Amino acid sequence: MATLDEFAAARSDELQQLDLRREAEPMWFQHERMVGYVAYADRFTGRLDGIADRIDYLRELGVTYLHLMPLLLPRPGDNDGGYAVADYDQVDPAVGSMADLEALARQLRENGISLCIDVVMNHTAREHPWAVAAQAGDAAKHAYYITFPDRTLPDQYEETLREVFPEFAPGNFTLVDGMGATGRWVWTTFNEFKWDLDYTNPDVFIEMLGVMLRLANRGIEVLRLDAAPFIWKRLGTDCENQPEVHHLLTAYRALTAIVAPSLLLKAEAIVPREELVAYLGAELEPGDPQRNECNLAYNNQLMVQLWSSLAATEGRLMSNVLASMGQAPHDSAWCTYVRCHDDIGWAITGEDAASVGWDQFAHRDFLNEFYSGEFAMSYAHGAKFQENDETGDARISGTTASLCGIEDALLRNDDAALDVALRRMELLYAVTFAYGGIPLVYMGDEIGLRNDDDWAADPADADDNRWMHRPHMDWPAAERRAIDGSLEQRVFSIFTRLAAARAALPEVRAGGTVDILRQGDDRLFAFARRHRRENPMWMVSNFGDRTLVVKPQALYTHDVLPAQCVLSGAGAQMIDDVITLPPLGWVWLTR
Ligand code: OTU
Repeated sequence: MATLDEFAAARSDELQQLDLRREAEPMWFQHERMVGYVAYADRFTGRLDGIADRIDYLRELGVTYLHLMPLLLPRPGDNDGGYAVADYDQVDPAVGSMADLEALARQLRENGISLCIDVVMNHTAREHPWAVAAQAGDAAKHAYYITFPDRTLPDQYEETLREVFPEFAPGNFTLVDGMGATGRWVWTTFNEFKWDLDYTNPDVFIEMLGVMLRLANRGIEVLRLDAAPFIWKRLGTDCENQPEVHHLLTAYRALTAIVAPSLLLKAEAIVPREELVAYLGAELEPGDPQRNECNLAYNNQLMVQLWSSLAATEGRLMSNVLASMGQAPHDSAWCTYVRCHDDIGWAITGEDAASVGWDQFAHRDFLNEFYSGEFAMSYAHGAKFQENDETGDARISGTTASLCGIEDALLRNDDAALDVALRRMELLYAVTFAYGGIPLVYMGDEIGLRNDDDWAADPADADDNRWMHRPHMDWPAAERRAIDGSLEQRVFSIFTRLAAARAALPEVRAGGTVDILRQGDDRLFAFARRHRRENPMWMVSNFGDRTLVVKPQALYTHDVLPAQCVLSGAGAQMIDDVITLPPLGWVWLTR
């Protein structure tokens, strides 16, 4: 209560006005005009105050939501791109100050753009004052972390824990000297320099509430809750997605809403599909009462399936997986995306693979070989990430342009191949712009930025090839979007066309339902978006390599049929109720 009082009293008039506006239109973030952009501040414009000069650029793209990657003070040296925070109340001086952040949030808002930043809530850097105090013998701060005197319990936990970064951070515990005579084993899920916080300790819960509210009072509108699934541990489980995680997030939602009703919480939960919708408030057990949890969550399954379908040149697995996934609750929204700063992890279960007669591991290996370019005839220029010799697992790094074949076509100077690569990219983004939710454009995708060849130049990054798909913004290249026929113009126009069409199509707004349409050719991926008592919109796409002719009634017999094609790609069209879809072709249809 004291924390709430403190922050409620400190909330500015301006932000209270925002709260009132949002309360009058609580589903504002579901609007069809929403388009997100995701960037590292330093790699986008160098410093925070440089972003103001790029607001026009963002508006040209149709952006209404900007996620700036971690920018609070990180530990020195390797800090995983800012995910090891040393101080939640300071901005990394390399990009600016708290005052700059506040000014930027206001400027963006004045331009119709909501600012989102990360709250790294599962762990702090071991250089954070709490961890430093714990190491110096402060018992209260020691109790912020999860530590053990010996390996007994860690060994028991390890039996069911997975390793997120097996290559550069094997195991989940780190022996730290100086916390008792023989040192202590500290819970470190991700890296040895990231100490997991102990959310069984109410002091930790309240500290993190303060972190959230302080950022909300600076004008941040959306908080991305990093690694949220990991905040509650239970022996004998993988220590992800425990019921208490949902109870804690539900409490955070309720408490932040008292002080800052306009604040949105976004779950970064890269978890199996049956676990995901609970982060948006879907019931944990059948019959549970209505619960408000996060407003937004990443639709990781859609992302994985887009890449899987592209390589497999068919849409069956994607259709089965997405049809089996629960709907996002009516008052929430997905963040849909093609690429992000992380690797692509092939979260495809044995059951899902078997639904199309495939072996889970064979398919995963195929995707890894395909996107790392090892597979014969692959157009992709990615790389394997965190290859695990024990489990055979690996994930994929690479930018959209490099994974889609744009890099390959440019290197080979092959115009026809470039056309096809651009169609691949357009198809993937066309799905994320139509699926419902906030489509996120990952910085550089809009001008087709390829992998950063110098990604390993900074020794702190050299063991982590995710840096290859975190290039610096190439502003001279971005200028070329004005030159007709340039690569940048061709790519950029994909995004402006999708954003403009979306903004004029209330059917694509979040809320409502997605029905996956599975009757039809294996190579199709099709769905209908529906809001109660309204006509739906349909997307029909062809992931195959042959032209397909489709009759809408073959896809959807129990509904009004589409009458109009509002947007299409790769020469697809609908004439007299017949849809013609060349390879990688797609249509958005309405009544
Ligand atoms: C997140 O990702 C960030 O996106 C990563 O960049 C960080 O390295 C990581 O947290 C640690 O801070 O495992 O492979 O379910 O999957 O938190 C990426 C959520 C990750 C986790 C996710 C994590």
